[in-house]
Amino acid sequence: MYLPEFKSRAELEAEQVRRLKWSLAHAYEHTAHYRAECDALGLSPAELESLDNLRKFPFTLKSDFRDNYPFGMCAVPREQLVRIHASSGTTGKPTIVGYTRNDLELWNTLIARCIVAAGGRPGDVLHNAYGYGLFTGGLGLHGGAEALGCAVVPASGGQTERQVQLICDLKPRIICCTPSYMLVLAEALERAGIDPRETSLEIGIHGAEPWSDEMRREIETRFNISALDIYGLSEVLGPGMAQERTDARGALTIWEDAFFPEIVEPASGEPLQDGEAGELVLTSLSKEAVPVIRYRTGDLTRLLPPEGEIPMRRMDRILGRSDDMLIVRGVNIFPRQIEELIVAQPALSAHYRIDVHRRGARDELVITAEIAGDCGEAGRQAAAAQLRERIKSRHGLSADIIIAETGTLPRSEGKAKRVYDHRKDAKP
Ligand code: DLL
Repeated sequence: MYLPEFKSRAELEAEQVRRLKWSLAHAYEHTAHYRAECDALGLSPAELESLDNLRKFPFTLKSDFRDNYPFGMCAVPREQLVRIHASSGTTGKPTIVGYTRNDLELWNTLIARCIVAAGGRPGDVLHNAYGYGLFTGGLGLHGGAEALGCAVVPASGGQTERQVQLICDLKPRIICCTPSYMLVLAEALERAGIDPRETSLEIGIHGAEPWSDEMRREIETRFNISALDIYGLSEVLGPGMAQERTDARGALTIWEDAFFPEIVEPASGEPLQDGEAGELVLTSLSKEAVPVIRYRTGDLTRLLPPEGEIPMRRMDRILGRSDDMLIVRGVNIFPRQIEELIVAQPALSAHYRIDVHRRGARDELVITAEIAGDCGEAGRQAAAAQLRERIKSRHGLSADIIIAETGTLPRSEGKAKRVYDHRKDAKP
């Protein structure tokens, strides 16, 4: 009942063209930003006759949200907004996004769909440990789970001991949180003498940060659950734009009746074919308050064909953001690629941090990983040597490895910060 009603690709695409026309016209007519961008290129929304034509339209960037802070990207009068969220933003002004009542309804429908696609159903108790507040994770998941008919426990992030108690007492079947916080919960359960595999949890809906297949395996074995990936970003909607389904694991189904996806070459912005890896670009098809046309997400993935009964394309799990890619001595590497080597080593815990320094003219990569248990100095040295060797052979990079004591690296309550690139601080 919550899954999309489209039966064929042709039917879906016809609807996409119809909605895209509406969305472009709405953005053009009601925001000075889109009107100016289109007018500068002599483009009118009426020119969109096919999905391919969308390529003629200009991209929208995160900086456009900043430049039009706070409400300049809104296509409805401020009085029609019923919710406002913001992305944290490391510097300067946050990115503000608004929602009309219809937008919240759309969001709820998509989240409900995600939960159903992940194996959830009305009546389930759902423990929501995404942060509540300006971040879209908490309230976004909350609304959709309630609309589906789940009993939502709005745990938010933090107060981990209390969350452990809630999980034990309220017996949720579903948990929603970042993958890194799931590991924090595993440790807290173990500290309380509870085997995470013995809880009532059956389904994990995890996202908001990149996580490797090895991290998924770690979560699934530690909790004996099915851990599935959920994707989204505030500027375009929030969580729930794409979801990994139990019947189509390994990639996320993009809810193509609400967003039109494209992949472009990150440097040139040139369109790439389905199957080719590049940056995900998204256009909203029916959002009212903040329509987004060709938004450059910065997220790297590729589009894959539909799978099973839903005729919507899927995307690979996100490799990382183009601006998270580290270039160390000329080698490109994503934190997720280092993560998968760490998590694959049983002697190490899944917590880590990556530091990059510049010493003279040379980049230095320092990886700090935690030992998983008590294995003595020899065990630590062996673990360090193994990780060093694997990074060298897999990525051709020499790294300094520091093995920290169990529990000494900071634990995150939301999105984990893994990378500290000190080269930006170094004097030129
Ligand atoms: O993180 C929305 C969200 C909340 C998604 C809860 C999933 C679950 P922002 O704070 O705007 O919104 O951050 C969006 O997070 O561009 C990606 O770089 C990253 N991201 C989100 N989901 C995933 C995922 C929320 N499943 C940014 N895998 C996005 C990898 C993800 N990265």
